[in-house]
Amino acid sequence: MTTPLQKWVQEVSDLMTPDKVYWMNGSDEEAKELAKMAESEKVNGNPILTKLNDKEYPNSYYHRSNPNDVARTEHLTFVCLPNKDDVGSNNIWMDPKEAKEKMNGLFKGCMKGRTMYVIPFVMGNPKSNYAKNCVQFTDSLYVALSMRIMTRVGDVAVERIGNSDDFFKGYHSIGDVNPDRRFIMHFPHENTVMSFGSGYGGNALLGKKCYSLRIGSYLGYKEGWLAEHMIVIGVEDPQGKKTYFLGAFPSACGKTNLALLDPVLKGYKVWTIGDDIAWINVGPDGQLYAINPEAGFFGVAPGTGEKTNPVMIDTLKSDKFFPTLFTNTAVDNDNNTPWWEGLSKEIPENMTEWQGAKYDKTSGKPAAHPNSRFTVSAKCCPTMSDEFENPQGVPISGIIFGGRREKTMPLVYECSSWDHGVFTASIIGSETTAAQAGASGVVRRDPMAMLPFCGYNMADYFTHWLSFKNRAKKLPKIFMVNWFRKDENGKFMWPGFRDNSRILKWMIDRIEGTVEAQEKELGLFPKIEDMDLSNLNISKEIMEKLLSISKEEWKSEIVMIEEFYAKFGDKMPKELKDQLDILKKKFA
Ligand code: OXD
Ligand code: MN
Repeated sequence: MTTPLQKWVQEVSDLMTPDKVYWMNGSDEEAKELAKMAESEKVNGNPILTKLNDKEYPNSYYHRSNPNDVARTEHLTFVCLPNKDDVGSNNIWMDPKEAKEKMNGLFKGCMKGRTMYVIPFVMGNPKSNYAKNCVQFTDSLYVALSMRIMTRVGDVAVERIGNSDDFFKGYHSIGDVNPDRRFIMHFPHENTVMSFGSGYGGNALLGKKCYSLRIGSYLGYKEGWLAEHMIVIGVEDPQGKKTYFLGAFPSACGKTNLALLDPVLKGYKVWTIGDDIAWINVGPDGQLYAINPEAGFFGVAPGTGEKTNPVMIDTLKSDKFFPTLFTNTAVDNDNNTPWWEGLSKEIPENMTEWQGAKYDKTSGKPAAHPNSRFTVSAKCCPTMSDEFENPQGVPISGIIFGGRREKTMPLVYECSSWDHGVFTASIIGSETTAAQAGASGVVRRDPMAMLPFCGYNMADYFTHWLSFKNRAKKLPKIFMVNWFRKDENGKFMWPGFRDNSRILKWMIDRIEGTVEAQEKELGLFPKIEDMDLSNLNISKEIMEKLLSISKEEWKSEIVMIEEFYAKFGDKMPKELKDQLDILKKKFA
């Protein structure tokens, strides 16, 4: 008997006409075999993978992508629900019929001369009721190996799918890596994504942004849960008690560093559950529980170093999983090790830059691409929590939202209610940095850090968030943070990194009810004497500045928020408009 899965794979291979169809089983032996093939197979004269120094970076390989294919391409990413209004102004819409015709045209015969890798995988622990069954195929060995790191690949997915047609269908071909023929099409109502022309993680590892966030957020809307662009961490206090947090930050705000934090405060420890994505359900006791559906980290290399993220450096040097991949970093030829800006103070003498040329230190250009990446299994991470595999997930006591703001946003405050928290998350803004295209320092609104990842109308998404006050019996506290406030001379006032544990401690004290807060216009603020600032050279005056609110700045902020809200039209929920009115009155 043919299962719906087998039937689908047959249909797809009839369309794409690969020379060979290979079903991945997720074993170590298979990964080693595929890596060997990737070392000998050449694309544009370069091997797909090159082995790195096994002593310093065990099981590690280097991959150089096409220079035109180094990041997510939001302008080529579509959400194709039948009704345009359902995708909102936060997405680009295409009629599903038109989108499928376009994609089928590109897919026709695209795997001639290539192998089609069929990748069955589960997002989440297969033992969890919250886990989801998925299958992606691809003609890229790099993508196939990356999927093994980022998801739970193997026969378990095929067994779970059985004779059902209810699984995520991911179509991927790297095609000819031509930006004019590059599309990432989402069909949330059909649990399907079609991606062509890119091998970049966010465009091609379809379990990640495409499924776990865009399709996942739509499924969550329909099924009563949330798929979020969030870290999941457990903070252990000196008595051994663990408090679980979620954290959402737009890019370039130190999200991964917080997920793998080595706290400066004595006796505290951060346990990692997730660095990018959380699926949040109301548990049987009425609390919110989160799982990380992924199995690895796809992180930005530049800026990752001993000071900023020592735990990630240990993770990258671990031998606990095969393989670890480095993409578009530079290579230090004397040691055959990957290198990027921020890894070490000294720039190695003999380097190849990310595009393959000899690196010229005097060029003023970075040696690694600013969005160069590592792909590494969670199994390699020494701070991975035992709860990572817990099928129920972890009970969430606090949600942290943040952005990068030189001014306006205080270091930390607590929201006074669920509605106020959802409002605060909906107005997150972050300044663009040099690592992003376009002008630096421009404030971009990025509600819940989900603007590029919400697979349906964001106004409906806000309504869905608000509905949790009725779905859950006990809700987490919501906090807002900004590690990036600067003084009049343009100097960061807060040390950040490991010292952010001081803020986590204050949040735990608030959750435990052991400290009081001061009510201000924006929410509930810490009293400076309640914050653990021991062994930190920071004056009371600076702390006051970090926690201050400028009426003038907030008046212009409110104008920007109104403009932003207007983009979502009539669907914008009343609760959020009411919150904006309350804020407006406070600064009138
Ligand atoms: C990511 C992103 O790659 O948020 O995680 O863009
Ligand atoms: Mn992300």
